[in-house]
Amino acid sequence: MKILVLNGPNLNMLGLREPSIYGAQSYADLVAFVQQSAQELAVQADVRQSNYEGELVTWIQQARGQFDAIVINPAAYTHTSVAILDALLAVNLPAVEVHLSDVSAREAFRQVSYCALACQTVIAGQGFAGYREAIKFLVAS
Ligand code: CA2
Repeated sequence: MKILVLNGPNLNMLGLREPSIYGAQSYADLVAFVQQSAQELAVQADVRQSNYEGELVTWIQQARGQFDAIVINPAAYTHTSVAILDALLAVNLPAVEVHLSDVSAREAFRQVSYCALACQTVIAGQGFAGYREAIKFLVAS
């Protein structure tokens, strides 16, 4: 099974600011964690990050025929991007939305997700472990 793991804007800043919300570990640590989890769950993961909405849309479009499922933390685009929602609907691959923080307990605007409309489930508030849970969910479904 091949899983595309996408991370949205500013997640490359992990560990550099706001450790009380997002933890002290870096983006490189997140990539290593996801790769380790994928190996343990016997799947292949391609982990990418972009600060550009269009690049995320292009990667989702290109996933068709190349990947079996998508794990996506769209970061701030979660709450704004109909373009990412439409791309996920267009490729029609099983997808899980992940958030490091518990978005349901934060500002009202973070409680809105367009992307979730195209995802099987949303996993939030578990930090890095949420990515592992997302892969587990996709392997089991
Ligand atoms: O909790 C999450 O994973 C979020 O997707 C993270 C996004 C935020 O906009 C979403 O509402 C929830 C923000 C990612 C920015 O990450 C930073 C990490 C360190 C320093 C600054 C930003």
